Amino acid sequence: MLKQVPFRQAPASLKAANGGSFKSIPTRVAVFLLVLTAPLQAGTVVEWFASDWAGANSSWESRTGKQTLFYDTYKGSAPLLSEDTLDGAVIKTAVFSGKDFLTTPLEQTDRPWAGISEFSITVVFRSKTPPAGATTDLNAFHDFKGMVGFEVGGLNSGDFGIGIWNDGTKTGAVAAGAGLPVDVGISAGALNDDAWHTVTFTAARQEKDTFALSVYADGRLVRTETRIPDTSGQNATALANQSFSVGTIRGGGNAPFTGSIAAIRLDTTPLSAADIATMHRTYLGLKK
Ligand SMILES: [Ca+2]
Repeated sequence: MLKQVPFRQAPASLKAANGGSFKSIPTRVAVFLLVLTAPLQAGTVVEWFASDWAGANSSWESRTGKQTLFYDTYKGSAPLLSEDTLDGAVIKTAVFSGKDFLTTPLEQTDRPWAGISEFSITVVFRSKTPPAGATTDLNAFHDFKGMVGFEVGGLNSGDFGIGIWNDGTKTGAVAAGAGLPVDVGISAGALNDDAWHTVTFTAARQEKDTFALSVYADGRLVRTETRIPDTSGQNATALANQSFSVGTIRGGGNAPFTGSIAAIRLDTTPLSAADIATMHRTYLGLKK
């Protein structure tokens, strides 16, 4: 618990530094201030790198400590630890065969994403597998072939997912979505082309219960969707206290992911476009 206190306190200061004021401050000064007041790592609660993982029979621990992925015996099997190259750098990857996934502990009580209204989640992945089945509704993110996420039944449930979406094309697309406040999905485009990519999905709270959900592909903003609550007042305004999976959207309706995942990072703040571009440039540090 102690270790998480500074992380939970970080978003306000990071947001202050990233809150769109860069335009009025020279870039070099802004970057200097950012380094002084809010290191990029502040608010990072999950950093899973395949290079830290010993493989199928081992738990995969986050560099932030405590957050662990384990082989989920419920319906799946474990991915395979392998090596690949990313722009000439040899990297470790978790290879998912279409039936593999890992899950955070079901008994965990202090999930750092539980109750957060704002986040950035970034996945470094490679896939060339198109989605199976019929075209699905983009907003039904729980039907993606999931790279990461969880689905809670019903609407307005504070869940999220990133995966392969069947957009009706031959290749399909990579997309992200969340039940914040109501289910919405955003396509990142046809990134499942057998090359390494990063996708970052951010949720930024704007006014009461209003969210700006954005998807970045390879460090560039693709689209922002703003969502406002309906009049019922029943909309979720924060992520649920649920386990999530890597390799599938836990509780979702579609097949697990086929492809490789080298790193996943979750921040409890919506990172700025500049931070996201920087993360992509080095693929979260995988590319030296
Ligand atoms: Ca849901």
